[in-house]
Amino acid sequence: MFSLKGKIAFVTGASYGIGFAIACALSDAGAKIVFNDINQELVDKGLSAYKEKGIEAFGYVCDVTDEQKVKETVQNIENDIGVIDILVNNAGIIKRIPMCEMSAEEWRQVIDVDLTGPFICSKTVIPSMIKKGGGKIINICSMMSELGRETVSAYAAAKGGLKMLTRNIASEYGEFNIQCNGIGPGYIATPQTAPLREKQADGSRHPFDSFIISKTPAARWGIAEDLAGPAVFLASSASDFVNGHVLYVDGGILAYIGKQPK
Ligand code: NAP
Ligand code: GCO
Repeated sequence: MFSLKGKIAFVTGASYGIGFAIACALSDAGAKIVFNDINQELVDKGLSAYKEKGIEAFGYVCDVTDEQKVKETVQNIENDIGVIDILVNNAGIIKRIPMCEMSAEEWRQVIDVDLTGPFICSKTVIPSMIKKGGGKIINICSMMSELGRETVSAYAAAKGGLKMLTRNIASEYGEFNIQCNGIGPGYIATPQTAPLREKQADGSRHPFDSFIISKTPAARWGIAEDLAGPAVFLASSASDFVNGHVLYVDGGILAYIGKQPK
């Protein structure tokens, strides 16, 4: 029930990071991998990385916020490879700026990539999924789909909205055998969180690094590969009756008040 043999998976923003790890896991389960990134250099970097893993991936240059470009890319994928069975809305950005110092333009950029992008990609692939008899959509949410923190107002608003978009797609298209669920990663060691883990001048841990470890029962940052199994589950027939759910893969952060300071 966990096999993805014969399935085509489209993972957005998957040249590296979480998207890359999820794509590799879907490939290991039998899926054919298609991915996009915002420029040819990144797509080429991704193609090389997949090749090193023995995966013959297909890469397309596409900005997920560009509706026309997404339409063209999905059409090209269907012509070149076939109808998309699994869409992973992974592409995302974050801007860490105190809300009162954030411009509306900076706010819109985050909302556009992290929320409007998944909307555009989902609405573009759903019609062919319906014609094919069903499909899987996995939205990469966040701890910030549930919690706020200083300086990430746009990101939290986008990821909170993405949780509700997940539920709405499940509600509106469940009858067509489309399952739309979310994965809510905890704090994962990728380029996106590198600034939060930078060593201090004296070689000590970044305060935020120590903070996250104290808030995580697993007492460690996640790695992108921690998301592999949950992604295969939600992409496979093992989750055919799971819909509108956000599966948190956070080492227990959401369950834990945090370790008492010594
Ligand atoms: P990342 O290392 O920054 O990778 C994000 C990828 O998305 C990059 O390849 C990026 O390309 C691409 N991208 C950005 N804007 C795009 C656009 N408009 N169209 C297409 N691709 C675009 O991030 P990550 O840590 O792997 O995170 C991946 C997803 O997981 C994001 O949605 C993030 O919000 C979410 N997430 C991350 C964590 C974490 O702790 N790392 C935790 C929870 C959720 P560029 O290199 O050009 O930016
Ligand atoms: C931050 C981090 C987080 C993680 C992730 C947590 O600045 O707080 O970047 O937002 O990226 O979303 O689940």
